[in-house]
Amino acid sequence: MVKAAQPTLKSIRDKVESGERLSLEDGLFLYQPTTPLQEVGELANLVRERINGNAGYYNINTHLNATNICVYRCTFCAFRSDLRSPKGYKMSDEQVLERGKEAIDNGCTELHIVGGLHHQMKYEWYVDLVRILHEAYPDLHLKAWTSVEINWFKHLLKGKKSYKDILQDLIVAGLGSMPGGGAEIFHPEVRQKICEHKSDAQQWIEIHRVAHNLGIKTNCTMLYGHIENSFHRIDHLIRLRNLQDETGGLQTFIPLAFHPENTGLSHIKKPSVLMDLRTMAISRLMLDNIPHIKAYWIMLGIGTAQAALAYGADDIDGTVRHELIYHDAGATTPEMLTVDNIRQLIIEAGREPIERDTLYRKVERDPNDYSKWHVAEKIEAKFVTS
Ligand code: V47
Repeated sequence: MVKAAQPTLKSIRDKVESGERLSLEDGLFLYQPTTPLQEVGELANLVRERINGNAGYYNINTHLNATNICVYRCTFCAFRSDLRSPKGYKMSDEQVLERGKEAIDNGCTELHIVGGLHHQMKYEWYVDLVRILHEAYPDLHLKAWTSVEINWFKHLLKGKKSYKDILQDLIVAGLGSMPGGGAEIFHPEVRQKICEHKSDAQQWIEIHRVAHNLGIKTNCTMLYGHIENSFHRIDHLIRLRNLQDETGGLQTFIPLAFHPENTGLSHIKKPSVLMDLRTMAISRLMLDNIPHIKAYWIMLGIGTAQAALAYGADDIDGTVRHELIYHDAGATTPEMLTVDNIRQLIIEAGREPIERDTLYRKVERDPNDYSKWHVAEKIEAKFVTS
């Protein structure tokens, strides 16, 4: 067998320019500290501009974490609580509906709903939460429950419902799409150490596959900067790329930088800005079939998120309200941005701010009444493949 030649920046540039897929070895080469970051960034920017032009997407959204009580003890999580801890909470239906009202009053198009796996709450509570919100606020897109929760629901139901049945119940209740959390690092060498009890890579991928087959779009993430190495990261990206080849249902990839404060891994240093930018750029280069790469400003910090718009990212997430997962883990970013703030930071980064809804359709607003909006055309990503 002829051994493949070692990648070089030139061989990778040739592949990127001709739209040829990068290999595992290419990804590992790009992660070497001796591979100049500016050049990795320049290649990612080329792909980003080819797919998404000069757009800098954002949305107007609110988070809802209806409980932090969780049966799992993921070592990286600062948000979870035990049932009897003073920190533990579970919102009532009235509080949930109040959050929906706050979202509508502030012109939000999306409610991002995730939370702990509260062992005393039945499956119906999780489905009804979607239902009551959808009935009260039908125009609010509910991006709800990660595949970790879907897998937990199957456990709660003792296997009496399949993933498909559960997702169908949620669609009837008003589910609009699914967030990308819970992916962490797929490789078992890492996954078993940081979140051994929760759904494994095969289950996470299968649930997204089932969602896509039912017409539900989903996001995907990777938690980096803890105990994983570059092989685990590239392996993770390739698993997502393979799923996307099969279903085409992944909309956005969000690389999530580990925040160590108040976690079981607090001895680990937070990844550097250079690592954040390199991971952003490599994600754009490896995930040649996923339309959007998100620089989640809450997690990266505003300056790094702005820079990331030149390192592969085309989206910055939303104005956000009530974010807890990162703020519990020491994030020093503000709790929210105004629309003017978010547009200004995109403009400062040299990009054109475009408001999108969760499904990447342009949003147009009534200039005299900001809370009135409608969706315009679907935003199409332009892929080049050889
Ligand atoms: O799955 C938890 C991560 C995720 C920490 O889909 C941590 O649009 C760093 O998935 N340090 C939840 N990361 C957040 C998430 C997300 C965020 C924004 C947008 C979307 C989307 C999804 O947060 C978890 C985990 O990977 N996480 N704790 C921590 N200490």
